[in-house]
Amino acid sequence: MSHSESKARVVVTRRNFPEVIAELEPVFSLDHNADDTLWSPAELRARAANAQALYVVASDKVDGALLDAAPGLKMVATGSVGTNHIDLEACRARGIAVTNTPDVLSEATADMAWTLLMAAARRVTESERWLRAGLWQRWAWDQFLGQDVFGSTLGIIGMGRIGSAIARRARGFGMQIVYTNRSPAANELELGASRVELSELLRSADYVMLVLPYSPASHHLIGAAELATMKSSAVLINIARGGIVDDVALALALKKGQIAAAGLDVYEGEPALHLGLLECDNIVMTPHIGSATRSSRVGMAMLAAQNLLAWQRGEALLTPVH
Ligand code: 8YV
Repeated sequence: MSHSESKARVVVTRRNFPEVIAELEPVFSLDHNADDTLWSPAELRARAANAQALYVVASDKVDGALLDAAPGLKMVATGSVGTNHIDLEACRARGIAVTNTPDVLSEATADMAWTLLMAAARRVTESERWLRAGLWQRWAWDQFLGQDVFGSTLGIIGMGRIGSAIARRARGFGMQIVYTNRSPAANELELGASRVELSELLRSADYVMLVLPYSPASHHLIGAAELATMKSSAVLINIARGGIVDDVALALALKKGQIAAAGLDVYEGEPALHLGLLECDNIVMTPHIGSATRSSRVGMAMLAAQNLLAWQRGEALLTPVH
């Protein structure tokens, strides 16, 4: 067996940062998708067939079919905090370790949540499109009137690390904070936040911020019925996962003026988009870039790599999911 064959084989599904690859390359036999080809599930299965570890991202599905095709698999490191793309039960049953990348992305993602909130509230992208189209001929009192942010009520659905980071920022805007979470947030007092029922949050919040993991329980948590109970001046922001919002219902609610606006970073079935959303001028849309600052993304990518290196050395994993 040559030296390189004795190294554990790791499939790196997406083009990664050079400094991260430089950490992995001396230790592992890498199958790095350096040119960022879009691998089909079948292609990924074929590449995983003789791999001991996978280094994936949130858009790679790690399901039973992939695990069945990779009998030598011992470790899955995902460069994401979310793990809904991984069949954790199936991994556990096969003794495959799973790690994710919490914390390193929290502040950048909270910044992005606020970017979408402010941009949607004040119609930033809508008015920019209008301006760039050469439609600005005169100033008017009622041009692009938006929603107040200062002193309003923020409803946070999912008060985990990112939700708390969003709440901390809200204090500077003099906001009331209401939230839902499985359990009371430890820093509730410090954040000045009150835990309420979802129905009350939807009724009272000016801004409804989704920051919870996707699971069968959160599938279409916000659909037609929920949107109907929100204020007509409310703004919905989703930086969590597509599928938590029913995109078809959201587009209809925005067209009917049931709510004022939305800020979306994630979509059901992304990168495909529901056309109804594209037709709404009152949505600020970004392509799943919540964590996309250089330091956050390199931090996530490096943390995933460090988990792989710890696994290879037989050490405790830094951020195990189970
Ligand atoms: C990732 C994310 O950038 O961490 C997550 O769960 O959704 C984003 O921060 C993206 O999913 C790549 O894995």
